[in-house]
Amino acid sequence: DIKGFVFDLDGVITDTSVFHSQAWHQVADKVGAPWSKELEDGLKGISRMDSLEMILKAGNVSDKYTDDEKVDLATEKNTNYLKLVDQMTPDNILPGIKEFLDDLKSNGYLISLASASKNAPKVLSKLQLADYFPEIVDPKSLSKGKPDPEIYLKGAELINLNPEQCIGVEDAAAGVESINAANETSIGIGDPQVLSAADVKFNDTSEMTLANIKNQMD
Ligand code: B16
Ligand code: MG
Repeated sequence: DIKGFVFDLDGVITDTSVFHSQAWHQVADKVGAPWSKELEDGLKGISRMDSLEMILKAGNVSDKYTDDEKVDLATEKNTNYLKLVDQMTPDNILPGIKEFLDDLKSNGYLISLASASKNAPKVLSKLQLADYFPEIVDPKSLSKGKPDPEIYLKGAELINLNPEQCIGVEDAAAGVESINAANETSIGIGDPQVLSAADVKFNDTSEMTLANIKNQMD
């Protein structure tokens, strides 16, 4: 029986995936890497330094930058990203998410957060959702990022559940892969072609309700 939900943040709870893309697009332009939907989708759920490496590889310029210069590029991206985050309010919560979280709480489901983002606590506080997430996986504690199962296994562990008792919710292909490898049930929100590996699929957060999930799981 399902007893808990492990959530991704960017692209699931809030529209920050657009902000991440915007800030990475600037970096891509700066280093002369071609920007594409494939690259944009591929960056979702991937840690900051790994994302930068993907962009540099896409432009064939990875060896043109020293490690220090790479850290500078990533820091610049994060500064630009945080400027966008600073303007966030609860209006940036994606449709239906607040209602869904309330529904989970009143039905006794446990909740944790499995975001690759070091900015997750800040984003949750901007959204005034911190109280819903007493348990947050610390991305600094991970030896491997998504698509490795580690982050979703830790998300289950934090709420004292077995992976089989958890549903993971994602907008990224790398994240769905991580949930599946952790042996949790996966929900993929967004382009069903990108998220074909998800057990349960929704085009939009507003479609995610306990009843709709149950329908697809039966
Ligand atoms: P930061 P998620 C991920 O968050 C984002 O999807 C990804 O685009 C970002 O690079 C990563 O967090 C790291 O974020 O630079 O803020 O530490 O989707 O796992 O919630
Ligand atoms: Mg995401």
